[in-house]
Amino acid sequence: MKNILTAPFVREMTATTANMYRLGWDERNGGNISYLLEEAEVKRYLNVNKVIRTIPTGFRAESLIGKYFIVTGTGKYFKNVEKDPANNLGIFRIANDGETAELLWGYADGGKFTSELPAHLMSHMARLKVDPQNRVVIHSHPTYTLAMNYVHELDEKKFTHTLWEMCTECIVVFPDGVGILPWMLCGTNSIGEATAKKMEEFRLVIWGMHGIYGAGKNLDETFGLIETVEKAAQIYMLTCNRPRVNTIQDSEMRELAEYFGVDYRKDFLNN
Ligand code: 2HA
Ligand code: ZN
Repeated sequence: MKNILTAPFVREMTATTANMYRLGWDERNGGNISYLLEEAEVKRYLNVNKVIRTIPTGFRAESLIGKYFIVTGTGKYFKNVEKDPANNLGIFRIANDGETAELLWGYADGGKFTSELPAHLMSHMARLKVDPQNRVVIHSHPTYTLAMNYVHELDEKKFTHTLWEMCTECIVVFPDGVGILPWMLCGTNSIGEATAKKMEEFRLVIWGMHGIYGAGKNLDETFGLIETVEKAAQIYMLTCNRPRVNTIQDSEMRELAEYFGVDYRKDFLNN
């Protein structure tokens, strides 16, 4: 069996967390990532019959029974994942009861998965129904996206429209727009259920005055979604208190979406 630390999915997790930390989006223990793995790829590195310990998840994830995930640990810092993956990450399988995580590797200091596991697993369930290729959910606190939450109306149509206006490629990268939840208590099953409901419709969900969730087929794509929102939010924050002289018109956004053949939220355009 090969060394787990050389597994592409472990290396991708360490590279992504290090990158996000460096961008300043994941201060202290902020942010978490979950990544659905294929059994065959896990088996190349781990004996899947050797469960180290079991950890209750606190909710039932029927459609994820038998599925494998690599997930960042609760209370752990993105800053530290690269130099100590075994303490900061864990790989587990959802047991037959649907409510227990069977730990196969990681959380070596006795820790466990992120406190946001309900939002992650419920989002996986919601996205897999819409897109069977979905494998990644990322939560983060990107600086300008968060800043924008304080000065822009938290309305899905208006917020998405503003982001689409900020960079030409936005409507092409996230044509489905951005879902928004009001401020809610984090770490709970309730915010998990609300996030998953939005994930039926959006790959990006803002948690009002907290951060963002993104979902996608792989880490690069999911990171790229959040990165594009963050770039647009940065342009917005750099320009919002100056007179707007130019903007991308709705007709131009429509032209972009049609040229690139993306199925966009037509109801999020004004005219
Ligand atoms: O896990 O970001 O939302 C740290 C957080 C909580
Ligand atoms: Zn958070």
